[in-house]
Amino acid sequence: MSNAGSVNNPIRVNQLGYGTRLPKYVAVLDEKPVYLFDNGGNLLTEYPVPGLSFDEASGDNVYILDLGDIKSGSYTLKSGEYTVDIEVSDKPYPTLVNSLIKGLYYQRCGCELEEKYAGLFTHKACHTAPATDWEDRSIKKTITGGWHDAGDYGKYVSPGAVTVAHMLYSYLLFSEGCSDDLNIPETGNGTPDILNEARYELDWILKMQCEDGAFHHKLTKDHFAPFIMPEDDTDPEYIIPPSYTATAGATAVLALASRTYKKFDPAFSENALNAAVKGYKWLIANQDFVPYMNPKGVNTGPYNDTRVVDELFWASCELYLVTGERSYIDEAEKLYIFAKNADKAPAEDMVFRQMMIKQEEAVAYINKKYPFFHTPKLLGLNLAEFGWSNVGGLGALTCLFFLKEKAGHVLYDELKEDFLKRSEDVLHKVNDSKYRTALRIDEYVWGSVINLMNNAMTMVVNFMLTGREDMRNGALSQIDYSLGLNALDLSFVTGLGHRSVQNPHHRPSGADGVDAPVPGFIVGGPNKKWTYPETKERLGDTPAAKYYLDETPSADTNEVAIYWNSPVIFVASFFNAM
Ligand code: 9MR
Ligand code: ZN
Repeated sequence: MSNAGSVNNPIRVNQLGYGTRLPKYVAVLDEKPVYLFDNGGNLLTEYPVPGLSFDEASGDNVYILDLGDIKSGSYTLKSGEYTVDIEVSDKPYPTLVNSLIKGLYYQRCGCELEEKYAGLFTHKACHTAPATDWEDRSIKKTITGGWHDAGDYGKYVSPGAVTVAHMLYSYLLFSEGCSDDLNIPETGNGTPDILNEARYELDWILKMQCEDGAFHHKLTKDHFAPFIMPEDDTDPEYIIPPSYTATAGATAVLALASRTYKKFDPAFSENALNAAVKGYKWLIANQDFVPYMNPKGVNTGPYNDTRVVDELFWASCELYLVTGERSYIDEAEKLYIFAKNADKAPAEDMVFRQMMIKQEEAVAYINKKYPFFHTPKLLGLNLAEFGWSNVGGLGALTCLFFLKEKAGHVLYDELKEDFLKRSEDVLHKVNDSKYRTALRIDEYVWGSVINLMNNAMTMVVNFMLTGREDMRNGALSQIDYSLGLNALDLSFVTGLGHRSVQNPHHRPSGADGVDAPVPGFIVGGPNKKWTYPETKERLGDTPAAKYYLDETPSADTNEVAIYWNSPVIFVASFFNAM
């Protein structure tokens, strides 16, 4: 498939299946009626299509049909000559959750992937040599483990922390949504597999802490490897200097881990807490925020998050929850109030004011030098963000579902109101899109799936607070999108669905000699904003929702990443647990 944008199938479905007790949306691109047949070929229902509406993001004319009440089983839909099979079941998404977690297993670094767990997708132990300190080349340390971040073999602390957080919150909030039979090496050890897999990354994050409490930003080479298997990628790896955002993100997730693993592994829980407290102390002692930038000569992923208020907020909330120490929640409240008012009045607190000024400088510099990078809104704390650079939403989860009244009036009542307001904007996006896709036309960026899944998480949280079905259904539509109900008629998850991504930008998938891609990865998806010139040349003025190439070189539209899998794990676990 060279250009998935040229499909014209008139029915787009969730290729994995629908839940009996949930709406069953399909997108129809033809005004002919749609017919539903059971698997014996008997006609069950005729659905009229009252008219199509123009969808700006894709340029398609679409009607969203809800198939209504259907009991578990296999069915066929027909429009004109076109037919497509669908499944309906009580618990539709275990396969999705399980394969996305297993996808993370396939990213494990520093160990062999054995055939009994990995099937066709084995490889030998990789990246086991000692790494060299970037600044002091005489220092060498063996820091193995962790997940390869994405299509490349780098290992980065902030993205890892966020991925693990999505998994731990999934477990804490929707434990029935996650299976415990993933066939990974730890399966059956008494700890749920979602926690077993997350632990692989947590152990590595712990190794990334320096003596003084800060965390190294990343462990990568100075360049991206060619498309070779990980065990053949033997150029030296470097321990890159620490950063604020890595330290604050690691601190937060380790505090979260200490409470999550307490009953499974008390010793680990204690280690995690000690490391978190040490990380936090470093942050408090070093308030002069310096945004991370790649040292000269390092050309791997920058993850140069220019704002640390959100990570600090999240870490403060989690540490208060775990320790009960007042100073943490005072700090969280101060940050929240500060961020809320930051764009209105100059902060009284000069330290934070300084943080903001530094951010402005950094953003201006980065904007000029690297037009592809994130330059998130400077001020404020967006509680509806759960991505690698904006983690305000993770702190909101801690306040809303774990601290509750203990968070106090500001961090519970005000924060809740703030959150609910933001989720209205998100729902508008769904309703404005004729495919029910939670993206504005200008949000098809590198990794557009993170914007979309952030929004789905926000709507899930709204539903948990209010019980509003329109919010729940808004989140559901984003799962449908991932699995084929979209302008490309494509399941963005490798290995799932009858028309799924075949050529992700993922080194093992490209180099392992197996035709099929490694299963269990969602790709970044359509990106018309931070696009490679080569992609632009191919796609020209194609509409944003179709700005996508199922081709290996297209990192800008078709890469995988651990933190794109994990929000889907969260949302799909929620639907499994309902
Ligand atoms: O996910 C990142 C996306 O938000 C950025 O726009 C993009 C360009 O900086 O980088 C993405 O992250 C990549 C990282 O830098 C290196 N590993 C692969 C990641 C996924 O594409
Ligand atoms: Zn490796």
